[in-house]
Amino acid sequence: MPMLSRRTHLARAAVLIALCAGSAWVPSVGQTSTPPRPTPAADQNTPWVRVEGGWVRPAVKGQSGTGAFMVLTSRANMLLTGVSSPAAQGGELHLMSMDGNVMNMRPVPSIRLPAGRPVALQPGPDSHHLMLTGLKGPLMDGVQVTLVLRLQLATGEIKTQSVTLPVRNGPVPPKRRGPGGQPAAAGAMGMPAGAMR
Ligand SMILES: [Cu+2]
Repeated sequence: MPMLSRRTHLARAAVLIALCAGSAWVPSVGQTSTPPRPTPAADQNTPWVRVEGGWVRPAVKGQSGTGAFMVLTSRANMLLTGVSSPAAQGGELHLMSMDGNVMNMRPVPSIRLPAGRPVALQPGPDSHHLMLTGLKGPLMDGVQVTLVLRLQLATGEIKTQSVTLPVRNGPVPPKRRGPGGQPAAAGAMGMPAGAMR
C-alpha cells in the first residue's frame, strides 16, 4: 500500500473511484439474495489481486503516455476492466501485437484474471499492459505512481484496488525481432515501438 496516511489514502481513493467508476455500476437493489455490500473502506483494505514486480516506464516532459507493467494474481475469477492514476488524465488496457514488422497496440475492454493464476502484464507482443494516457507531467526514474485498478467480479460487482509502483526502466524481456534483428517500426498509435519495449 502507498506510504500515505490511511485517511489520506482513503480520501484519495474515494475521489478516484468517483472519477473513474462512472455510472457503469448500478447497485442491484431488490436482490434479497445478495449479501450486504462491503463499505468502500473495506474495499480498500481487501487485496483482490496480488501485485508483484510492478513498474511504470519513465516518461519525459511532453510525453503523452506510458506503460505500466506487473504480475497480477487474483484470488477469484475476475476481469480487470480499467485503470486510473492521479498522474494521468486517463488509462487504458492495451494489447500489443506484431503485424508484420510493425508493433501495434490497441485498447481492449478487459483482461481476464483467472483465480490463482499469475497474469503477466509485460512489454512485448501478445502481452497486455496498462497504458496511462494524458500524463500530467514527466515521470522520472525513482518516483512512485499510484494506480487504481478497476476489477469486475464474476457477479458483475465492481471493486477497486490501489497499487503504488516505482517508475524505472524495467528489464528488457526476450522479444521477437524483425528480419535482420531490426527493432519493429513505429506503432499504430504514433508511439515508437521502442517506447513500449
Ligand atoms: Cu499501450
